[in-house]
Amino acid sequence: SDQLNAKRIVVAGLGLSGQACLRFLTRQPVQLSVWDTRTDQALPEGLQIPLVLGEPPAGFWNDVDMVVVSPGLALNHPQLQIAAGQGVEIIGEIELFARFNQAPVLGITGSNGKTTVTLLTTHILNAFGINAVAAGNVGLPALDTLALAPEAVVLELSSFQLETTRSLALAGATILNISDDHLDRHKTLAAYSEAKQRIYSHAQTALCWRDQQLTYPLPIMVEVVEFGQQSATEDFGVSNNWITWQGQPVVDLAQVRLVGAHNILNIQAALGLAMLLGVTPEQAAPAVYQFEAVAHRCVPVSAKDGITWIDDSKATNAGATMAAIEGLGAGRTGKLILIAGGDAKGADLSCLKPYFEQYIDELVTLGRDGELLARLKPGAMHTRSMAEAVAQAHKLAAPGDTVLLSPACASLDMFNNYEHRAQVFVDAIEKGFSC
Ligand code: UMA
Ligand code: ADP
Repeated sequence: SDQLNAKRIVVAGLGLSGQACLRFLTRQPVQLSVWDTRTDQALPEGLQIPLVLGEPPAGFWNDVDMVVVSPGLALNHPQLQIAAGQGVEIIGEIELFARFNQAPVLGITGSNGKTTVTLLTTHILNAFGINAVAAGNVGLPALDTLALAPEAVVLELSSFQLETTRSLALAGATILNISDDHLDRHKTLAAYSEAKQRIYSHAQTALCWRDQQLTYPLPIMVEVVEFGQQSATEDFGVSNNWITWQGQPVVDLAQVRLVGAHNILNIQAALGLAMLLGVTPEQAAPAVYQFEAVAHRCVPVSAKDGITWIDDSKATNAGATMAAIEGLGAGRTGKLILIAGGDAKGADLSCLKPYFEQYIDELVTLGRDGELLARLKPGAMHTRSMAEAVAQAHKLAAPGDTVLLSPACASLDMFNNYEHRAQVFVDAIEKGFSC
């Protein structure tokens, strides 16, 4: 812990990662203070250190050596620009973790599938007797794993976390895929992709998707293992409904509970990561068969009135919704009715148009960008609330049909978060269909 000796550190942000930083840093020989842009925040009980809320006083950054920035704070925040201009070192919670962690780490980023792959990889390792913990963007702050001293850490990393990370050593890393997301903060796909690329900086092996060049390390200086849905004699492939490794069948897709073609890629990535810690794909297969979809990611939640109601509330960008529509639409028997809309976060949603045409029978929209979305499909109907959207979908559906909530948008314009959005969806189904 020498590297923190006598440092004057500001923890910026009092959310989950900020609080984890405080738990960790209060036990280090450092001079701490906290800053949050919001004025309604309070320090955790019993902690006595300086707290600044809202606009910091002039000169605030003068005596500061380092600021540990929460992922929810944009680096171009004027105060952080001032700090940077004064030579204050800017890092994130993940970087702090990297400087103290001893356990092997697997890192997972991408626009979609991060949580699924993080939890599946952890499940495979645990089933094999390795004490691995899932952490990072998935919920448990990475710093909190230090006290657990696990045998391995499986780290879900958002682009915001990667932006402030420099020295994270990874036994294996993957960018699962890249599609338009978070462009409200990253502005361009190039900047977003660049943040994701940082995951490969100190990785031993990269897991990359054959169909998307942006998932490969640039320049390619690390060992690459590839995955994809085509048949392949090398690395991961698919043949006769089995996932193959070096051309040999290893996972029978008929026994897998995860649905949708995109999950084949997720499973391959998880197999590839687990392999780097010593679990072969054959050994991992039983754990893959056991694994159930994570809540709010294409999970059936009701069969009310003979209709299959599916909660994919976690689909907060177009890429996720495309995967859901394609996965459910390709083999459908009844009608597929989609409820979508919310805050598009600056993304262009018109890429959904061909998917609506090919797979969606009826479109019901809601939220801030719902009207824009409705314009992408003739006959689509925009509604003002989830209850109204569900009632409208019910009106359009017959027994045997499927209603899919897959918003392609963030939830924050109408709900506390995507879990809340899912709850309101389920409540609306359960309580009947008048609005
Ligand atoms: N905020 C302010 N002012 C501040 C600090 C934060 O207004 O000074 C706001 C942010 O704009 C945001 C909220 O507070 O609306 C939370 O931000 P935060 O940085 O305090 O977040 P934490 O509570 O520390 O949680 C973060 C991740 N959140 C974000 O990146 C926004 C969590 O991912 C993660 O689980 C947690 O660290 C532990 O690592 C959540 C998330 O939504 C699930 N991630 C985004 C996503 O998956 O799309 C990136
Ligand atoms: P993340 O943690 O990256 O948000 P999740 O596993 O939580 O990923 O899934 C988020 C959404 O993306 C869900 O709607 C899910 O159905 C969809 N999804 C999962 N994996 C993929 C993938 N490989 N490609 C496209 N969409 C995916």
